[in-house]
Order: sequence, then structure tokens, then C-alpha cells
Amino acid sequence: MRFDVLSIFPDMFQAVTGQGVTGRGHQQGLWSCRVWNPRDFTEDNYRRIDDRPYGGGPGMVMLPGPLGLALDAANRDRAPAAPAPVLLLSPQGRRLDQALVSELASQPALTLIAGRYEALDQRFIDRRVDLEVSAGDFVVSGGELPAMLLIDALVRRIPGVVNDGESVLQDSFEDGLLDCPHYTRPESFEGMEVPAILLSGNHARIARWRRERKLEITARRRPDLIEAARSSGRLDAVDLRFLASLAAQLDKPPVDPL
Ligand code: 9D3
Repeated sequence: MRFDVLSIFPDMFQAVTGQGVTGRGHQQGLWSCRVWNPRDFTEDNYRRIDDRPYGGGPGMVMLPGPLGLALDAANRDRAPAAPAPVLLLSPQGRRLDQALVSELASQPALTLIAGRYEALDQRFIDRRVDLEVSAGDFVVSGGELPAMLLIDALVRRIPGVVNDGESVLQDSFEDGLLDCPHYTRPESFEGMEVPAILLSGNHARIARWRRERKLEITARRRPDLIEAARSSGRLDAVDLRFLASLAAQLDKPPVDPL
């Protein structure tokens, strides 16, 4: 998979190209990332990439000219490969979730635009952007971190990037439920013991225990995900019976609720 990124902070992307599983995959050539800096496509002596908003108001607006030239350069560099969808990371965008990640994962190439300042000139968005994507309902200082969230979420699904392909399939949200708790050595830590069933060697009972813990933590923290799993038929009769027994307890919360 290939990413072309427009950003005035190219060095930030070393966080995904140079570290961890995404870094290893990049080194192995399983994906690539080229960053195009709009400042390199300015034509004035001051290398301006922003200006004051028409109509007044706070903040600065990114100039459409350097963004357009940077995007043209990325498209020339990728040609004759098929044109790539252009995504703008934006607080006004479609909220990123695993369903959107899955939709985008089929693309061989994506162009990501990470803005700074208050906004981009709307004419650039109207003419050149296919989809606006938000990382969530909170404010960060620019589109780079949201762009890297998206890159990481896509790259870890490329076969060979995460060693154990199974752990990608078992990820939270691939089955729409939160993960169960995990334990490793020592058996006793600060007076707390590993749940005995995990030491029992009874793999059928361990699998059932993990399934129940997933259902329990999801029901407590994200009842919306239980409802989605229920209505899309991802819960079997045993799951539903367990959730019914949980419901009684959840209606009478424990002494120390989460
Ligand atoms: C006053 C209106 N603000 C919009 C909510 C201004 C503003 C704040 C922060 C404009 C741009 C930014 C920079 N953020 C992003 O570019 C961004 C973002 C975000 O702030 N939150 C979640 N997802 C994203 S994707 C890009």
C-alpha cells in the first residue's frame, strides 16, 4: 500500500515509518509513505502557505495554491498508476472507525492531506478532496496525528506487518466486542492471583471464560456495542443466556461500579 501525504511537518511521519510493527513493515517494503510539503511548492520569497481569512475572524487559512501544486506533484509521481482517493483529515469529517478502515483497506494507494491552522481554503476542498475523515470528537493541533492513526490502522492489516495474523483477526472491533483481561507471569503479583481457570489447562472452559469476560466488559463499558452485535446476529444462544444473567447484576450495580 502506498501513501502520499501533504504536510508542512514531514518529520512527524517518522513515527510510523521508523518505529514498531509499522516501521518494520516499511523497512520490508510492505508499504510506502512519501510526504509532500506544500511549503516546497510556494512561489513567493516568504514561502507563505497561509493567509488571513476573507471576511475577518480569528486564525489563518491554508492557501489553495501550494496545496494544489503539492497534490499535482504527488499525482505525477504515482502516474501511470490509477489515481488515488484524496482524504482530508478534518474535524468536520466522517468519524474514523474500523468499518471505515476496512473500506479503505482495499485501496492500493491513498493521498492524505494533513492541515494546520484554522482551515483550508474551501475551493481546494471542493475541487480536490474526495472524503473528509475525523479522528473523533476532540481537538488536536493539526491533521498529522489523525493521518498517522489512519496509516497505522491500515498498515497493521497488511499481511506480514503484524507477525501473528490471528491477533489482527482477534482485535477489538473485528468481532465488535472489547477484549478480555490478560495475565502473564508471575502467578502472584502484589497479592493478586491469576484467575485459576487460566492455569487449569481446560481449553474449552478457558475459551468460555474469555468469551464471558469479553461480553461482561463490553456490556458494562459499551452497551452500544452489545446492541450492535445482538442486532447483527453475532451473539449465539449461549452468549444471550449469559448476558441475561449479567443484566440482573448490572441493574443492581456492585459496591464499586466501573
Ligand atoms: C474553531 C473550530 N475548530 C474546528 C473544530 C478549529 C480547528 C481546530 C483544530 C481547526 C483545525 C484543527 C486541527 N485539527 C485537525 O486538523 C484535525 C482533527 C481534530 O482536531 N480532531 C479530530 N480529528 C481531526 S482530523 C484533523
